[in-house]
Amino acid sequence: APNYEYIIVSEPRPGVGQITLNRPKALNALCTPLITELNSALRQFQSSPTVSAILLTGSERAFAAGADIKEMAPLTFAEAYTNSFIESWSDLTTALKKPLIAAVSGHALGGGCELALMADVLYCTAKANFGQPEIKLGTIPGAGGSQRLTRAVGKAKAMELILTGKSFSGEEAEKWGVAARTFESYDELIEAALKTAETIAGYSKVAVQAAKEVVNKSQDLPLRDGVEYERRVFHALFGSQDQKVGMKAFAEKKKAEWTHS
Ligand code: CO8
Repeated sequence: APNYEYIIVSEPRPGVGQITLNRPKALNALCTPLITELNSALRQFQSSPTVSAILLTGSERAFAAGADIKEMAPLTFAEAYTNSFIESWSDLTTALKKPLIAAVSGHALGGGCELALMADVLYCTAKANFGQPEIKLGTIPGAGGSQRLTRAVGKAKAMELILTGKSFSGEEAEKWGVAARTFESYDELIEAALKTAETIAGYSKVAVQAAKEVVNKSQDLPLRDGVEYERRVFHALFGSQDQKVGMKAFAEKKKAEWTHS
């Protein structure tokens, strides 16, 4: 495995790859080299035959306190524009076909909040501290926050949060539909996220990829087109081996032995 400076990569459970953001001195601020490492680890897991679901987490104190303010401070428009600053963050959502579960404890601010919003499943502690504080720095969310947060919580709340820079708790994140579940402690959070990753990793890779794909389409397509898209993919899965395996196992009251084909 490559030697990373800002992340820790492991395979803690069967089928589960884990990436832990590890830049504790800066509360996991997302400097460019960290994002480069994160993208590289995700690509590695994407192509790994032993990994079927990916867990992304930080420390108990911070998931990530945002993009690196010290790195951004001197950037000029021309530099940001011509180097497509932040654009590579989108690799996370476009290149990754396997499910990504984010486990958020502590701060998830600015780019850290946006990173969490890119995950397919978001778990957090009740006390987690989410927010888009960019307005306080004289700027705005730049990695999808204004779009994904608005889709998640609706315009009224997103507008208030982004215009005031006020943060919101993990408890609120769950209540508003940003997070799927909350947990009282960091240990419970990680254990539950690992269990969920393991559960997903236990299903047919073909069906899991298709399920992720169609749910994500709901964020891009009008309802009619989305429903039609889903039906096409649903029909296509009758061409998979695992649809036969799964339904036959049900009829025979046996455990399905997935072929991932
Ligand atoms: N960037 C760089 N360094 C950071 C960042 C950051 N985002 N956050 C914390 N740090 C550093 C601090 O400078 C400090 O370093 P040092 O010890 O050298 O002074 C160290 O981490 C510890 O931080 P604090 O001492 O401040 O810890 P506290 O527990 O007192 O406070 C907070 C924690 C509340 C999280 C506080 O650190 C804070 O407010 N951080 C900034 C949060 C923020 O504004 N984030 C948004 C950044 S802007 C952004 O993400 C824009 C996204 C645009 C698109 C995506 C682009 C990449």
